[in-house]
Amino acid sequence: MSKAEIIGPELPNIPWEERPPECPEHSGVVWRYSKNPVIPRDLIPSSNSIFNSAVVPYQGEFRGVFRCDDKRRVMQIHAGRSKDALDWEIDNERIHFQPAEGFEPMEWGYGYDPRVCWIEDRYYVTWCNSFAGWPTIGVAYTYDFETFYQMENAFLPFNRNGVLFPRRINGNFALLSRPSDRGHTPFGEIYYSESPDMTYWGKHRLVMRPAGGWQSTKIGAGPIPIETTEGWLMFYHGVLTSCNGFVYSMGAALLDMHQPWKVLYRTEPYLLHPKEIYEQVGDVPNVAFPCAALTDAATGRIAIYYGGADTVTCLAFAKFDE
Ligand code: BMA
Repeated sequence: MSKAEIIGPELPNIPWEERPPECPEHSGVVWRYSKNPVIPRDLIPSSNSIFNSAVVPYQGEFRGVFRCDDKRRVMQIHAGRSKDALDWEIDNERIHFQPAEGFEPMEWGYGYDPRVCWIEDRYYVTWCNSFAGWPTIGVAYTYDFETFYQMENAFLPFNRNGVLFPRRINGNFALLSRPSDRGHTPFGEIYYSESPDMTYWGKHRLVMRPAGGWQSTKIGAGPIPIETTEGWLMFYHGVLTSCNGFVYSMGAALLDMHQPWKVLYRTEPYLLHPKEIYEQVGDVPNVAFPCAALTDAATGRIAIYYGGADTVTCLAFAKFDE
């Protein structure tokens, strides 16, 4: 049998650090960047906190969409750019969407937890978007991270954690989502949907339900699924309800290549959980919330971006073959 590999571009310039000699994680598969947090909460004057953010490779550099809760504590998303994916310049002003051609302008309420996905000819942005004041999945695209074109929301309220696949599946665009309620949802499963045009979504399938322990209350997809010779590698967050509130950890699953609603494997222990001070202490304690991953197909290196305690942006590393 040939060796399992990431299917994707070679990106030798993604951030990387070798595993420290005493990797402290339970499973040892994921380790943290030694200089975490990679983005402090006050990088830009307007922000209260910068976390749960998405980064992608862009013309030899990197671009991203960042969750920047402002100092009124309204959730906003901002564009940013970096040469090395470590040192970021983030716009002080939120993204102001233009209506995509043929779409009506939409009122802006709030936006959070963005994901960014290159598909075919452009970068799509999905995020939790205010629709009549309630959370659902917003959809937009950009070519340059300067101008963003907004399309229709993918679903009715209430839904969150909309995560696109990086290519069509069965001829359609494909999206993972996590139907929810209007508050701090105490349940949540990952579903799969397809669309021929990024507007009309259907062919819904259940992917995964919560399981035991760290993922017993709810789960939601994290970074864009990573295509591999074995199927789609999906990092996701799982939530435990402790007597002190929710605890957000990260695990991974391998989804079938052609029918991604079929789960081939799933982690039983978590891969990353709130343990460092920047994950345990902040505006919301005990949160490690992954939203993006950069990969290098040549080496199997994976750099995972995650929010720490709803306050800062952090980085962790893994190797695909592990
Ligand atoms: C979820 C989302 C995330 C957040 C998490 C912990 O419902 O709002 O943005 O990181 O709660 O507060």
